[in-house]
Amino acid sequence: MGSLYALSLLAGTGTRWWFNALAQEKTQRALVDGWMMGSSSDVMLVGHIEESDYALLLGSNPSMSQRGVAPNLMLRAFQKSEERTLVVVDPRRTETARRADRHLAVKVGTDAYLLLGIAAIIVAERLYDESFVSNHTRGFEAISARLRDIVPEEMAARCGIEAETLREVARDFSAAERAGIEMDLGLEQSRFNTLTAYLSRLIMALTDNLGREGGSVFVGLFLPRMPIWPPPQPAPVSGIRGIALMAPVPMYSPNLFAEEVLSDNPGRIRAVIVEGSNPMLQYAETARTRAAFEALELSVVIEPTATETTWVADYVLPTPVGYEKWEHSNFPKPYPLLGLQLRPPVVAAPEGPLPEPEIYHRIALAMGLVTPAPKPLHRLAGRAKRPLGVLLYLAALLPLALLKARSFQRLAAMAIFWLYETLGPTLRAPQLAAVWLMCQGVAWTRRADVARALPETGRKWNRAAVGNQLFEAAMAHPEGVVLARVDPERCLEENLGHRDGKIRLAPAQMLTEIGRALADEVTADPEFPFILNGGMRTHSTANAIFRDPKWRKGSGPHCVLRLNTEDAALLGITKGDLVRVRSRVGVVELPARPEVHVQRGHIHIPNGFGTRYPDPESGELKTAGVCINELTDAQDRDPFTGCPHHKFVRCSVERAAQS
Ligand SMILES: Nc1nc2c(c(=O)[nH]1)N[C@H]1C(S)=C(S)[C@@H](COP(=O)(O)OP(=O)(O)OC[C@H]3O[C@@H](n4cnc5c(=O)[nH]c(N)nc54)[C@H](O)[C@@H]3O)O[C@H]1N2
Ligand SMILES: Nc1nc2c(c(=O)[nH]1)N[C@H]1C(S)=C(S)[C@@H](COP(=O)(O)OP(=O)(O)OC[C@H]3O[C@@H](n4cnc5c(=O)[nH]c(N)nc54)[C@H](O)[C@@H]3O)O[C@H]1N2
Ligand SMILES: [Mo]
Repeated sequence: MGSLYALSLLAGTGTRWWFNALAQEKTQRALVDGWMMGSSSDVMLVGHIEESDYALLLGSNPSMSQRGVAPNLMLRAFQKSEERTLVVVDPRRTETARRADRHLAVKVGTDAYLLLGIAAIIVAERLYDESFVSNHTRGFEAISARLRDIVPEEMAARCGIEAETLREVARDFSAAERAGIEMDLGLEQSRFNTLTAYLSRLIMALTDNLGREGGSVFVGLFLPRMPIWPPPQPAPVSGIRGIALMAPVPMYSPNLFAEEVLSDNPGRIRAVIVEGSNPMLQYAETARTRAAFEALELSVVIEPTATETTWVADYVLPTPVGYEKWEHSNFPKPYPLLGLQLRPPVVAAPEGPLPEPEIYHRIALAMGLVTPAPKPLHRLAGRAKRPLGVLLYLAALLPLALLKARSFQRLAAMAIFWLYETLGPTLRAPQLAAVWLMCQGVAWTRRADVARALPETGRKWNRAAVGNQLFEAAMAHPEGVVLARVDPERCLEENLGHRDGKIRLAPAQMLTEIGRALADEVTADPEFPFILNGGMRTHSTANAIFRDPKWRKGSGPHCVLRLNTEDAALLGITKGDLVRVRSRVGVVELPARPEVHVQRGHIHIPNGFGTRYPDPESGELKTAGVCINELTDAQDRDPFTGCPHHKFVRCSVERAAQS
């Protein structure tokens, strides 16, 4: 709910620094979608595997993470169907892999080779869709020339799977009526994550599954369509750009945060506001993050609770938890639906804490970024329940705000906080003003999408009436409501943004990146012989949102090092032994759990641990499990996006002295 206000405050101060968790996870999608399809940043291409006949799911464990659209129903549907095939690519025999038709237990960090091998086979065996390729794409010559040099047998060997298996997958994928690829953190937070995002799109385009239901589709959010603002700029230290993903404001990878604070650039970051995030636990390389917080001139954390980050901050501004205030969820809905969930508070908030929008408004006023709204605007806001009133209100708000702000930059802050101040009080809660504006924006900029869900709106000339209708529908449906739908028939055409409407199969950056990947084989490092999956999702993790360790079921231990049983035997480690895991940047100790499902040389530690919470008896702060980011290196990241390699952390493992 706070984001529009937070971004307006940022715009008002003139800073472009917005760090967001999505930018250490999924921004490679937006980058590659832009290069290949020229698609707008308000959509993101995702595998539509819930409808696929043949699905390739890489580096994802939805049985645990619940990632995707109703993943358990999806997995069950694949299990039940004789005709449909689900292939899971994961070094570990995960809960999801055990439910799949086929599990490819690749070696960790080798997915780029797997996808290169599949693409090479598709080209060499002419399995691609010739008419689609010649009518809708460019660059086939360049990419096929590159792929012809690639020997599938060599790729299969790098992945530790049979070459014949690779060929079968390539053939079955191409032969399927509707084939889809989806990937999650196992690739997005591993080596060459921009390249693997590209290769999956290449394979889908070659086989005419791109922009097709049951293949891959462009999903968006219930947001107005608008251009990116401010234009993406490179971060001074790394040169890595901010990337807009699903929303029109570029965001930077959290992996760039510490270096931009610690740099000696006179324009370095000196102050930070943290909202809904726990960087001290969740950002790579905790020691560097701590140094950055120490170097900041001002740090402010907006939080409902005490966290590792509030403990290092200068100021903590308390906010109610999500159940105590209005909340709004804008995660993508099942394709082709666009909808909104707007939920009222379900329990009373304590005295004192303020919702984020109120906090941002007070900061903006105190900083002098905005002034109190002019009187006439209050009067006009009172009439915005009527469609004509909306037009008058908006027609007054924007010019008045621009006049007062005197710069385009400050306009957003002035307009949004005036909206909050004047329209807010006419609604059930002032923060709803942002949602109202969003509904208006959608009504004006997504006319056809809205009319597909609500046909009666198509004929209304005054879009303000439609905007109010959308807002009222959202208010009436706290369980969530579908307010628009995109046209699956036009999924591809509508999202091709290059002037000639063709898909670029061979972006220059990716041809070079293929070379870099091929030259960089995964070899053993004798000092750090294990590769850590730093952040496995389990039944007892939920990022670090629940802090009282009592929420975890069973007696534990819940934060354990999973390693292969034979590796454990060689190291003299048995279940429950304390082990020491060391990386180039840090060391942690935790109990071991040998497991047959884990591959040799691979180890796993869950995310979301290392939280401190008062002991119910002594009141003393006790730490639950270990923080994996003590082990990660912020520099170990993708060169295009800055997305971290949390799934590929080289470590050593030994028995620790037993206490
Ligand atoms: N229970 C629970 N659910 C959550 C969360 C949570 O903390 N706890 N967090 C939420 C969040 S923020 C996110 S982003 C999602 C993430 O959801 P997922 O990405 O589904 O979760 P992970 O457990 O990280 O799964 C990644 C998989 O990648 C595999 N993997 C590791 N290395 C490689 C590799 O080199 N190649 C391949 N192919 N696979 C590899 C791992 O074995 C693992 O099974 O989960 C969400 N859901
Ligand atoms: N090494 C490693 N690092 C990782 C990961 C990994 O797998 N490995 N996972 C990464 C991923 S995918 C993600 S998405 C990030 C998540 O990283 P973050 O988004 O930084 O972390 P969360 O633990 O989800 O923290 C959310 C915080 O918001 C607070 N909060 C809850 N409700 C509210 C509210 O209403 N208002 C405000 N202001 N705050 C509230 C909670 O108390 C909590 O402290 O972590 C990343 N970090
Ligand atoms: Mo995430």
